[in-house]
Amino acid sequence: WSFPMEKFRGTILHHPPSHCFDNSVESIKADLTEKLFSMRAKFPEVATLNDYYLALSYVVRDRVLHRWIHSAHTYFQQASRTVVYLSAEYLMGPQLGNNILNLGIRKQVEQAVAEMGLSLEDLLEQEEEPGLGNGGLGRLAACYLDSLATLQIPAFGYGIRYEFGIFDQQIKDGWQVEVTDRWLRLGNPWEVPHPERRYEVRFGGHTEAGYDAQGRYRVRWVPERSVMGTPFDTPVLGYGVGNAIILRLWQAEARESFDFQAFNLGNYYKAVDDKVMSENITKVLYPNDEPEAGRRLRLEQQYFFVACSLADMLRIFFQRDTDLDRLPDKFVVQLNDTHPAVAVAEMMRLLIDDNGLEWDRAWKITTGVFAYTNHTLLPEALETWNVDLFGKVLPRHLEIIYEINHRFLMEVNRFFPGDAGRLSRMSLFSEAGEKRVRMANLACVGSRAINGVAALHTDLLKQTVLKDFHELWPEKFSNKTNGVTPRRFMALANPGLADLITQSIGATWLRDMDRLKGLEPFARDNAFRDQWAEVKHQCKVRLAAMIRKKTGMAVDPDTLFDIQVKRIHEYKRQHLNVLNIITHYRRLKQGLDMDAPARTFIFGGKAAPGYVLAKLMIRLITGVADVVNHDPDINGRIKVVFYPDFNVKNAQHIYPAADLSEQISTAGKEASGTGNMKFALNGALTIGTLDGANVEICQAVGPENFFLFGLTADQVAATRQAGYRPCDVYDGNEELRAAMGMISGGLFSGGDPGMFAPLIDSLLNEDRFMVLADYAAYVQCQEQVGRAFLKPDHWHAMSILNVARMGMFSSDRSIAEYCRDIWHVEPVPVVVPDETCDID
Ligand code: T68
Repeated sequence: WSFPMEKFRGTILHHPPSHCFDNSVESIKADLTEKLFSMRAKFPEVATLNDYYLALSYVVRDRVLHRWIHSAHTYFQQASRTVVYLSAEYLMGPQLGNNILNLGIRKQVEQAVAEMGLSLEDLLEQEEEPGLGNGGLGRLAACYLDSLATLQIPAFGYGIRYEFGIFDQQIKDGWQVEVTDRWLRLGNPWEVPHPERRYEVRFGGHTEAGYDAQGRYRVRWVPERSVMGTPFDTPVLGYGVGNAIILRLWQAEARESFDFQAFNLGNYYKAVDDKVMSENITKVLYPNDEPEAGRRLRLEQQYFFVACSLADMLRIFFQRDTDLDRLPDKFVVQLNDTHPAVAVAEMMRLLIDDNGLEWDRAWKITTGVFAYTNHTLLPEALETWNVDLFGKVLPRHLEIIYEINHRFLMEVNRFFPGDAGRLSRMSLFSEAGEKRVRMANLACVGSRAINGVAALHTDLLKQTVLKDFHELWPEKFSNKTNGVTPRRFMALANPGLADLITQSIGATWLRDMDRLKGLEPFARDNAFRDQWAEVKHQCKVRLAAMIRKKTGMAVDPDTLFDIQVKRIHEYKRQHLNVLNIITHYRRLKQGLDMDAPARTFIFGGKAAPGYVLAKLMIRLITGVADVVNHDPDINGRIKVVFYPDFNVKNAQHIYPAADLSEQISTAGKEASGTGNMKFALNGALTIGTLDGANVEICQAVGPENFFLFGLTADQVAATRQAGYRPCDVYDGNEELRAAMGMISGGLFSGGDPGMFAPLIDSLLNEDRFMVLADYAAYVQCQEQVGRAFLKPDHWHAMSILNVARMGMFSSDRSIAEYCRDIWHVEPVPVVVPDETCDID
């Protein structure tokens, strides 16, 4: 049965219920008690803190859904052009606090729970975040949903509802230990399942070609098995507007809970087997940087969520239209990296096999719909699939990709006749060694727009990994520098700073970050600087308390908080940071540098479970911490902390407390970075290389307010070209030799000289990421930081100027650019009856 839409076309549907939510304190209290009964079946005397967290979440969810219903209704009535964001990862962070903020009911909720003897902070602390992503790419997707809703753009985020997200990290004896992330254990109040709206997704088997009744050539895919995809919807609110959008995550389920035939034959276990196999597809998030193993499931995950999402998009399209040629007018589909790139082939299959279109017409529609964002320059991170594996999982798609490739290479040959090298570089298949499908090439060929995520990254894309594509289609390329949402990462994470800013320049900056410019004159205002310093100090006190709670360590909030939090990776160079700490330590032991300010070095971040060197880097950090923190000679002048389990929730405590932000990747390797933006927006100064968005941050805040060091991307390439020999750098620098000697001598490994040998060897023999080449410049730059910190007035003035000039790094600016240059979508304001969207 489907809704008899034709009856209603052109007429106005019934309005959704305009139940009027009373957001008074009394009303919120009454609703909370009611939810405790109706959703938790508990009375106050026996309710746990988690029951109260859930009850409050349901109170808030009602109000959130109210906005979503009106938004959906508005978008439907206006048949609005819609953005579809396809991403295998979303790192949404905790939802309760953000929804309270965006509803503008913080004060009432705070008071309501206080009058019931609870603290909002404790309730917020209960929430387990959905860690459905690895790092920057997943968090970017979440920031973009926030901005899409705030900018009133009709949009869907589609992804995967992993049962186990990114592992929880524990530190045991200094090593990372991975623990299963059971985020759904206590229930997820934010999602609404829609089992009535599931889709079948097919896998494997073979294809059969033939002619249909009209004599047209047709291919039929005879799959071997299929699973069902059920959507779970989480609404995402805009800030200061009535609009909400939906994050729709797919969960895999067996077609039938039991294979009845097997069951009847008495083979109970075979029957259950199929169910388990099907549900495996969305069981677990793959960590990035993992070697090639067990990856068949990863390909199945990608196709699974793409197939469900495109089927859902077509269902929505057909509600209002019948002519598929108009699909590109109604939808634009953004591919967040290549993880959903199989969508290009799936779209062709849907149009040709399922809807009977001819190839050329289908191709025009397909290439009118997709756009592709690249997030990496590291060649080893570009996704490829073994052709045999691909053909086994998706035989029909492999055929389609062959056909796309055939036609594409003919086009290349017309533009660049006889250029065999170019043809082989641009082919959708690499033939060197085992034959593989190149997903980045598929994404480029199938998309009408291609973008990088920072100015330098986009330039390097054009010059290196996507050079040939840029030469063929320069008009497809543009830059869209990343941004972050000021709602979560300023207003929610740092209310003290947000209030101070609002008192000074008014409240509009949270929706219009260019207004932060208004803070500039305050950098010279002594009284304001004192208030600024006091806010920062309070944040440091709070982080110190968190560190105490998580690690048992006492750190002094009056020291310089020098923080590097991000995934652990050689290119991000946490070991460069460590080498400086060791050098500083050694100098202090020698009675040098005694005038340097006391520092607390804080690290956080997960290493991929199979990435041996990254895990060793964590062990090095904790090893150095062990020695330095307990050395009586040092007497607290240096402390080193590894903050376990870095995630969005912890990040909200960490960014606001930083004096110094470490952004020290090898130039040309970090596509953009977004942590760099979150730190600077919270008043940290940056020590960084000219890499990713650091380049633009440095330019925006002014080089005099930024600690810049190290080789540029060009110099890195030239140094490598000239035959870089890390051992020469080593031989020529006494302090570097001493620092590395302390590591290899076993000082930080309880006397075991072998433990860090792989790390030391890789630095001395290859040093792919030029750690040694940048060491001296980094140490020197850190001395400069130390001196600057001793002049607090100037330091805080620089901090204020950083925030004042960071407006362009709002994700609202990024999304506005995507809307204008790539998506060509317009805002659709949503009016929610009986509700005012006052922001407190
Ligand atoms: C990051 N990429 C970039 N990838 O490294 C970072 N990879 O510079 C950039 O700021 C950010 O994207 C947003 O553009 C990632 O985070 C992954 O997480 C990833 C996941 C799976 C497979 C490969």
